Amino acid sequence: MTKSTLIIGVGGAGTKISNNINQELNFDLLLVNTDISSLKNYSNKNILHVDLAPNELTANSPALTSALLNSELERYISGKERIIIISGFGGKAGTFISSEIVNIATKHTLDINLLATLPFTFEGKRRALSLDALSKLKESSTINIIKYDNENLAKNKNLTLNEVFETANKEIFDIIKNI
Ligand SMILES: Nc1nc2c(ncn2[C@@H]2O[C@H](COP(=O)(O)OP(=O)(O)OP(=O)(O)O)[C@@H](O)[C@H]2O)c(=O)[nH]1
Ligand SMILES: [Mg+2]
Repeated sequence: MTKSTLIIGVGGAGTKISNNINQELNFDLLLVNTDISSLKNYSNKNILHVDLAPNELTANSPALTSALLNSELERYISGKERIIIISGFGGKAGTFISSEIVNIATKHTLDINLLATLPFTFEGKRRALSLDALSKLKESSTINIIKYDNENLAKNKNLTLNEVFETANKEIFDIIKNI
């Protein structure tokens, strides 16, 4: 029997990829973002708007958002045997909120998976932020972390950025299907 599964899409990339995947896989879905206008694209889905702490970059933690996240997330996570978080690491929302979701979810569910896309090298600081946050998560949790490195496709000079994302997102779909 398949495990009862919740997919949590976080940030711009994470919500888009998760929503597309869920059109096919039909798990439960929760979309979380700081960006209200982007969440409005998914108004018929389970959405959760979260504000990041004003000092999130220096504090390297979205601590001020955790009370809201905690109470709302518990409703969705409760009773789920498996959680799959999908997030564009390097983005502020993707990085900080999904790290906090991992902290909350580990109190409820054993089988937690995080698919994190890594930024292109041309994204500079975002890539460094993503690698730093992922190594912290690795140290502080035992969840299954799957890195999807966007940079691997950037080497293919024949593809436009949209085509790169399309290809990446198809590959991510295959990874999620086989978790
Ligand atoms: N594979 C893949 N990666 C994407 C896609 N869109 C964006 N990304 C990557 O995801 C990273 C994070 O982007 P977003 O998800 O837009 O950022 P965010 O989490 O919303 O963060 P802020 O808007 O900065 O708060 C980017 O730096 C890109 O590397 C996509 O469609 N597919
Ligand atoms: Mg965003």
